[in-house]
Amino acid sequence: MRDKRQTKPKSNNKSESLDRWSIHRARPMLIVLIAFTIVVCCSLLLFQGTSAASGPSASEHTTAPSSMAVSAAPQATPTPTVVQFSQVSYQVTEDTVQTNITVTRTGPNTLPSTVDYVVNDGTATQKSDFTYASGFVLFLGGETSKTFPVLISDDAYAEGPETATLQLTGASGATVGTPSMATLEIIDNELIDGLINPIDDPRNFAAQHYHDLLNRDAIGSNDQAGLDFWTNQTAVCGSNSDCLTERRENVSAAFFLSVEFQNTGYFAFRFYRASFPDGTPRPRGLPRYLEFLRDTQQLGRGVVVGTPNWEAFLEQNKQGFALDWVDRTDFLAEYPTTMTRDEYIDKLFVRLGVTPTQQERNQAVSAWDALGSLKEKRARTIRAVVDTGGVYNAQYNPAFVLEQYFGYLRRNSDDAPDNNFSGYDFWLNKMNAFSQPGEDVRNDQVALARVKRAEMVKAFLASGEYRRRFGAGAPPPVGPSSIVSLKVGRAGSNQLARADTDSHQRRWLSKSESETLTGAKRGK
Ligand SMILES: [Ca+2]
Ligand SMILES: [Ca+2]
Ligand SMILES: [Ca+2]
Repeated sequence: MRDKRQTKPKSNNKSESLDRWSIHRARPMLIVLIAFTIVVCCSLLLFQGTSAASGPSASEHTTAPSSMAVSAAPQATPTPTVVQFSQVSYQVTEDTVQTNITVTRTGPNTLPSTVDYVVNDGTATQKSDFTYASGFVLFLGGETSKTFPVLISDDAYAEGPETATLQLTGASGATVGTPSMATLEIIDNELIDGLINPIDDPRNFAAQHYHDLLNRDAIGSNDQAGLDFWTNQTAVCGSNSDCLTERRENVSAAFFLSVEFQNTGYFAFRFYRASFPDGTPRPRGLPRYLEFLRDTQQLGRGVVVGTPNWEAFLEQNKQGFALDWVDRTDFLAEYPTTMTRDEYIDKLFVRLGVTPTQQERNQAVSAWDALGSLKEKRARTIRAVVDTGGVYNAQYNPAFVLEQYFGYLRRNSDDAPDNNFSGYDFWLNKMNAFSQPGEDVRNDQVALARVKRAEMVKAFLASGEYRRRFGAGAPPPVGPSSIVSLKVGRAGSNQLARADTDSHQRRWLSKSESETLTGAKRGK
């Protein structure tokens, strides 16, 4: 993400990104193609066998005795296309950086292949040591080696080497070979626990925001200018605590308000809200953390706002996302293909809690009525609905609150230590209370003003749970010393303070900090 005043040329591989969605969507076709090839090959082999039984062909007379023909037959079996990790173990030194994992393809490679990957917790955890990642690698014709990025975080804990688990989970146009599992070892960069929390370093604060909200590394995505800009926003404060408090909040909010997040994370959020009711898989119809990250990462792939062709990348990603979305089993269960245009549109708006204006409804109708397959109509229409001003404004507060938990705390809002939605509700009520009639949050300044009135970002940045991702949960060297000092209200203080003492969070507490908290509790 970069400031709007900045532009910087960046070379990027446009054709690959533009092809990616179509290849990904074409998976079923690839499977059919492969099956067809196998059937044809088997038929030819069978035919050869029949010929051999009735008499050797002329060529066999000149090349090999007929007894050899039988043993030669297996060689005609097509060599499979196989994808696998290039190594069983990768290494990276701890820092706020990106490391690239190589996947190789062997066998025939003229056709495209894709393979899904996921990066999970080992002894290293997605909360503190790396960014959970899930997606797919695309091999275009002729390609035999590709990489996917894993984002690494810096912490102040001396924990020795830790490992994340890498897995290839499914392929099209190929089979998954060995190794399909690998480890990523993160080499610690400190021998004793650091005294300074890395998140208090201006550059690291900005760099971690790229990871947490935009799912990309600033340097890894050639966005040095953006990183410098956001670093400078807080670096100029020096040790002025008032300045730091305000500017850290502004920088952090800016990542949420950015065109890039609004068109990836917030875009995906509205699809979930339009589609699913309150229920066990998704309480309150909210996306779950891991599925949201996967969707956001797919929407953002190749997109660096401000660089050449970023709009084309984004548009391609959004189209692909919407087409995939209307094919998802859980969406089809809510919106069967037997629905009429008007039933479909009405249900989307109702689920989103929005009464459309005539113009907004007309936009949805036009999206449906344009030429295309039923699937295309349904994909275009849900997109038109979630992009209306009414929906954008209606879903803004719940999305912003949820993203506090996803982005900063790296978990669902009802995961431990909350275990329920009371914290989420507290902040949503606060955001709603600070919203004014007629505000249009599509205007950045209006949105920022609301966020600042609610003091939510400030509270999450100062929370022990956020700070302990990177280092001691003790107060930052400057700035607000506790959530209570932020005057965010009793319920909010309690909610976030709970994270300080819950046993689920012991991993985030140093021994001395734990004692301090226990002592503090006893003392008060
Ligand atoms: Ca660590
Ligand atoms: Ca470190
Ligand atoms: Ca460390």
